[in-house]
Amino acid sequence: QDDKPYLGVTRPITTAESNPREKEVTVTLMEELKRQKTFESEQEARTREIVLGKVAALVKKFVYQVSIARGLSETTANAAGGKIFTFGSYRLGVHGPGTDIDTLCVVPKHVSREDFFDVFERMLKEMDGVTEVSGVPDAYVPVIKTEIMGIPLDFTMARLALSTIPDDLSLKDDNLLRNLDERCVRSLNGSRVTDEILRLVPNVEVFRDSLRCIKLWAQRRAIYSNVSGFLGGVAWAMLVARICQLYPNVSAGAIVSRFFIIMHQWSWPEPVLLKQIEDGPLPVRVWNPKLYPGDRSHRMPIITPAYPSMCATHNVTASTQMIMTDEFKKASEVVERVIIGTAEWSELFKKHDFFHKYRYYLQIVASAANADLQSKWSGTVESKLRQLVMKLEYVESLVIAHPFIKGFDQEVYCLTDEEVRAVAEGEISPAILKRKKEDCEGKEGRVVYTTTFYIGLAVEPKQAGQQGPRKLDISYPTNEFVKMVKTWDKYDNATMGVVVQNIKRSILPDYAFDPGERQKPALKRPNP
Ligand code: 3AT
Ligand code: MN
Ligand code: MN
Repeated sequence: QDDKPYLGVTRPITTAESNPREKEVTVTLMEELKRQKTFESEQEARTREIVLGKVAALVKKFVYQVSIARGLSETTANAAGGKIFTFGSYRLGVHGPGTDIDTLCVVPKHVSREDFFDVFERMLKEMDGVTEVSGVPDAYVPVIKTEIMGIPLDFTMARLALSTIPDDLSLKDDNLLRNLDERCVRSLNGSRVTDEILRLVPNVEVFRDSLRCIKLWAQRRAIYSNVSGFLGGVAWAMLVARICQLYPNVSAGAIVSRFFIIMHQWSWPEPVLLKQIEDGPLPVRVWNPKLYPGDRSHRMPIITPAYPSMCATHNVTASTQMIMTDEFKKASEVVERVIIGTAEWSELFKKHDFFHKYRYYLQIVASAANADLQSKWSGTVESKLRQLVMKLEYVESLVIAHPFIKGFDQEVYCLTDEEVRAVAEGEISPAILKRKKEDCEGKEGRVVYTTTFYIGLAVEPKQAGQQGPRKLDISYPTNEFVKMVKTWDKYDNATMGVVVQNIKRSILPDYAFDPGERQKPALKRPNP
């Protein structure tokens, strides 16, 4: 059996099948995943297929119309084609109810990106069943976000150097990337990575079931987020895929169990690879820590398998790495108990205790005068939070700066300038919170849009014999952070604000907790 072909950069650890107990816990795992509502209904699955059928036809119609407008003949315009490829969680087969379908539209060379955000976007708006269309043409990966028949879809586009896009086109060939716009390369990459992951796992069914479990666990433990320095969907998928390669014949329950053990013991910064990194036809960088110091700084490199290979975990910091390592360890203990029969799978999916865990939190409030500004501004602040985390990591006596994976949005109605200032500083009094739009009518009131982010701070315990309380001076990193976010090219002092404060756990706002959660007796844990 040693000369059998295998998937991955090493031989499997074992080609044995699962033992009966592992098969048993796989059944209970699937039952728990159903109870946790990670699967959509059959009705929803059918709606998705109908929507995809309509969308595929619409893309062809779009290419046809643009072709005619460019003066091509009826026959040539009809032959120009146009094809959709799904990627993301839907393509992997691990999507939940209500999640989006990430859809790449591939068009021939005479159809431009401008056509996509002009003609195609307009066609979407006119389509039956469409309730939302918003184009973001200047994003890093330009996208049109839509909702069709209740299903959210993210459309990206790639224009290939081909005059026709046949129905049987495959995106596997690296040569397709030649002479393309960078945005097209990035858009193609989403689909090429997803497809390659599916090609590189020995058993797609087992991979899906295992990934569903890992995704739910990571979401519940609040470590599912690429921007915050944890892992995003693609990185989690690649980790699970690697474990599947190492155990090609076991069931999902066994994969999950090995996943936590192996990931807890992984010798980072040894990269996780699904296949050897390949060179290709483009003048672009491929991940290579021997060549690039930036790549050498990646703490938990997980490398995408499609050319040009990139690190999907660029954002991981010392803190987020420690937090994830700790979560791997805890989860491996839970799964061990599930296998010996002294715990239930539900224990693996317990909610995080972020807002109970630390004595002090940094509260970062981003605010703006209108909703549109606020969504861009808060996104900018969020994307820079990891810079603050890294600066905090340099502070002596700070052991961990733990970013929470999402911000809390609030719209508040202020009646005085005093109130506006207080709100921008994160002091939103209960009276202001209760106030409704109507209460402000005819008054000088104005709405302030805020998003509040949190970073938990773990301070080194006091050394024996040390006098007085431990001092924690974080004014330097916080001031630097505020200065840095304000260098954003659209920043405007008159309509936007950002305030960072160090607060005690006891004054965390109610919205950070589920109903009843706050009153729970303090979790017993040594003060970090
Ligand atoms: P959901 O089930 O939708 O929550 P997902 O894995 O499908 O999980 P997304 O829809 O957010 O996640 O993203 C799908 C892919 O789109 C993942 C990645 O290849 C690409 N992508 C998402 N966000 C970005 C981004 N900001 N920049 C570049 N690529 C992105
Ligand atoms: Mn998605
Ligand atoms: Mn998406």
